[in-house]
Amino acid sequence: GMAASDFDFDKYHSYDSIIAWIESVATANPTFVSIDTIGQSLQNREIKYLKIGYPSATKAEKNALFIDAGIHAREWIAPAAALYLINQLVTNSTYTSLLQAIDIIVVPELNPDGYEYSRNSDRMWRKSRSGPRRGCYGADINRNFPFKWMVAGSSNNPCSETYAGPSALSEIEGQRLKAFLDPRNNTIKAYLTLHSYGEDILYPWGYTTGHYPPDVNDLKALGQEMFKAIKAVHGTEFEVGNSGDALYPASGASDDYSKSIGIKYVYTVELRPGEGDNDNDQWYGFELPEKFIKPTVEETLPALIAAANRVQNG
Ligand code: ING
Ligand code: ZN
Repeated sequence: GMAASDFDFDKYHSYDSIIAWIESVATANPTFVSIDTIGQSLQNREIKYLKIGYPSATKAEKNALFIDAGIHAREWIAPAAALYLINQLVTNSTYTSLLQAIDIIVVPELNPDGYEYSRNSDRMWRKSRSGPRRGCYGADINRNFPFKWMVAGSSNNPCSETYAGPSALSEIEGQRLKAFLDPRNNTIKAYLTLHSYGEDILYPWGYTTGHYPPDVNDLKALGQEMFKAIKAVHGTEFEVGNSGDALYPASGASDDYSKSIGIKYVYTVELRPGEGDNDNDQWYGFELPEKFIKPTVEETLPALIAAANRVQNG
């Protein structure tokens, strides 16, 4: 197999090379990293995750931060940020005490079929690859979760980018995520789902505007900590807000679902680019050039660590 150090974080990688690298990380760090799968995608790709954290002396399940990336295929910077986090956690000894206290579970590519389709066939592909239904493929995994399904920001047209699927949880990849989260809803204290773009830190509820969980002040407070952590790196100012208010109402998303099963700190994090970012008047959107990977993942890291610290400190 490959060596764990043999990976270029300034590039976007194929599903196969992402998997090969996370396997090498687990092999190289057996005392505190394990690899497993939440199950297979529709096209039989393993949706793998790393659990990073030292086993607890008492054998009780540790509290955990759960992070996924890649629910949307074309948002390539999201898995890149997850991989950078993994590498920092396993190579930087400043995280040892954190990883003794909590586990950090990372699914770097939740939608591998869509990701490979975006890499090889249609760069702007967003959805899964189920179907065809009425001649069109895929459903939006982030509209397909079984909480307030089809209430807002969702389409019932299989050809739409935001097609919510023929029924709640029709998409296998979302089924896998739900099956992983449901039995762990008491130990997973924070759920972060990485997307692009827009530079936002979004908290529930997303299915409508003006409706917030009862602990919304806690969600705002950690969101502000994440904002400050990001700004301190390269000066980038994310917007912290409720996803329905700050962006647009959209139901059936993984963040609302995670909050609905009792996970406390839940955020959709929209990485670069933001409204003001451009490069010689060139606007990139989802197609963020590789030269921006490094500053993006560098500024994202401390926000993810801020959430981890909150899991540790309660
Ligand atoms: N944005 C998210 C989307 O799924 C979102 C934003 C998440 C809105 C959760 C509401 C609730 O549309 C991207 N870029 O995917
Ligand atoms: Zn997205």
